[in-house]
Amino acid sequence: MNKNSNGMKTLFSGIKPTGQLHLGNYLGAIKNWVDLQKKYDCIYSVVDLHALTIDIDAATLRKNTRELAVDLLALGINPKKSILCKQSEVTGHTELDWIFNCLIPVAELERMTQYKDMCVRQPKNVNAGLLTYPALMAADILIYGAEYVPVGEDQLQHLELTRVLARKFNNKYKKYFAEIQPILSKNIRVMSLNAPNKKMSKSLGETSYIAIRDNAATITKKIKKAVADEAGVKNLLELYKIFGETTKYKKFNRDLAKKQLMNSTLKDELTKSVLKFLKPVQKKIKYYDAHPLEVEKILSDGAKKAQVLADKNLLEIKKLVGLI
Ligand code: AQP
Repeated sequence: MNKNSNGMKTLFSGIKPTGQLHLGNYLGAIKNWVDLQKKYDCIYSVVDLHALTIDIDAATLRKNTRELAVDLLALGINPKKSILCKQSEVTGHTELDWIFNCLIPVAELERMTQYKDMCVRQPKNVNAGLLTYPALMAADILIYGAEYVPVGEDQLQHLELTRVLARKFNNKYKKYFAEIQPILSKNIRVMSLNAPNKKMSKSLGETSYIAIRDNAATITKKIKKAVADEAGVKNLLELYKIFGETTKYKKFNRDLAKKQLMNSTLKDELTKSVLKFLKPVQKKIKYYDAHPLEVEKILSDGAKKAQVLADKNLLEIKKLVGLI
């Protein structure tokens, strides 16, 4: 049921609009999303409903959502090839979420590592959305009949829950959902600039990450100040391997082995290579930021296409459940 007219299989992935997109997000997820467009019918969603599980005000959520959509377009998500949409603009995610909520025991949700982590991270805001997050995530995927989902290792547990929910549904009603296949990101885990033993992350503060939207002066400063202990240098070299020149990368490695690597040289070269990579990206960001109506149209066209797929599946699902 999930092959579309062009014979390609459907893939879904989503990203939360919770703040600045950084190089960790790009290398760990979005770069893969861009490549996967060649092989799959991709639906990429800015999952704004999921963002409500953190304490976020309306203006910030709106701004983050628009900027994230722009960043995705600038990094290579092609709305002519893929569907790019906003989760809340496609109705049905929360309806299927409710059906799944009624299938999943609370105890299974309470076992989720990310739920436990979030309870520690925001003890004053342990909302029910944090607990039922994986049911909405399952609905995001299954409402489109997507079979493939690119995920980072940290999300494998949630994906397993999606598979469990699909099986529970199939067993209770009728075999409707296919087995979901994770596509594990082959890209690197980028470490934090200020704490290289932890992953690059917004919650470690601004000096932890290089945002896609950071200007040249900020990027230069952040890389200059990056911790250059053993793990730090390894991380900077990994980044240089991706953005820099192969011959120089090999030389840096030889220098490192001989204990002759000058951290300042590596940092200068890395800065140049990151700026070179980001220059055309930021040019596109500037264009889309100046044309918000164009971005809105891309998102609403995407939502319309996504809605057709969602409606078709939801109608069948509602019939199977007895709602129709
Ligand atoms: N450092 C990273 N290296 C590789 N991949 C990463 N991802 C995130 N950080 C890295 C991947 O990006 C996608 C979105 O991840 P997320 O939802 O965890 O993103 P986030 O929460 O916005 O990222 P942060 O910066 O870590 O935010 P906080 O600190 O607020 O939690 C996923 O595919 C993830 O694997």
